[in-house]
Amino acid sequence: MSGNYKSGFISVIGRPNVGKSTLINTILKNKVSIVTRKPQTTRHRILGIYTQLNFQAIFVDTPGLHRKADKMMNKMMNKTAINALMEADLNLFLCEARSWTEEDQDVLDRIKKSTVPTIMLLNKIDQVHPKEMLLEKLAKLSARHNFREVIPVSARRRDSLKVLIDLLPEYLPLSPQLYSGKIITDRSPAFTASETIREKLILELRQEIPYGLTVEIENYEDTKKNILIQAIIWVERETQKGIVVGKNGSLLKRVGTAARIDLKDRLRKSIHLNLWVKVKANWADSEKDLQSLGYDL
Ligand SMILES: Nc1nc2c(ncn2[C@@H]2O[C@H](COP(=O)(O)OP(=O)(O)OP(=O)(O)O)[C@@H](O)[C@H]2O)c(=O)[nH]1
Ligand SMILES: [Mg+2]
Repeated sequence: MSGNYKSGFISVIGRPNVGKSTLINTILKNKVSIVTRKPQTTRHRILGIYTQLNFQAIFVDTPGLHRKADKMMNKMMNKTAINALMEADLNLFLCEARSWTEEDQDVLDRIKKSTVPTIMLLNKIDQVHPKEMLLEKLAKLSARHNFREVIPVSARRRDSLKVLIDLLPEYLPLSPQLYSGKIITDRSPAFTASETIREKLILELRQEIPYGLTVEIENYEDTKKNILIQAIIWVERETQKGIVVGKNGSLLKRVGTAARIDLKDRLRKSIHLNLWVKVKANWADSEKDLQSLGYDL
């Protein structure tokens, strides 16, 4: 590694559902963070490590900053995002091309309070028709703040991500690699397993239920042949337990199958998965429970 090597942290910030996790997964060509069509999918700070010959960009995936943060978990999610945006070498601020909301404005207000340089990404441009409409949107965005760049992208389709990646080294400090070039995330395979199970649950369940559940890995055993995983799905109320299990266990079975297929792909081993649903009243509003369930307070 030469003395000109650069390595640093790039926080990916925005309100829920704008495509932060998708952006990191697309750049890394690997799934390091779960993605669903529902807001508040990401709950933790998750690193996606992108190592090149001359630089290492450590992307920090963050929970979407949101207004209705009554429970301790939501406060913790917002705190995680704010800390990440204050501590980064560069912030990537994502918003959706179709609309600018009050929550986007909240994020911008936070960014204005920090001294970290910010690149604005207008995401999901594949949803804008006709394309001429983009010009007006870009002009409006550029007027909102002294962004270093404003780039229209599609994280899902990879549009303009090369333009973005080429700009990154300029913002990174001279430093040897902060993480081994061999890893793409700081998170353990057991964490990946719990998140994958949660992703499948979010995709299967309606309304408020995904927000009231969390997944705890009780046992994770990597043998030569396969990986044995025992996981508990914690819900807040007895009534939710029946919904998560489903008629004759059908929903839980679908979640288990989908999670197994996904994990087999990501961990490259056959997976044995045991899922249990249990009730822990108000876990999302209890500091003690959140801590024991792996949330960083
Ligand atoms: N059409 C379109 N959809 C996108 C694009 N990028 C992301 N999405 C979709 O937007 C939804 C939310 O994506 P996520 O990556 O989970 O968004 P997020 O910002 O990480 O959301 P939270 O973790 O909830 O804060 C998913 O359905 C994605 O497939 C894009 O460029 N175009
Ligand atoms: Mg996310």
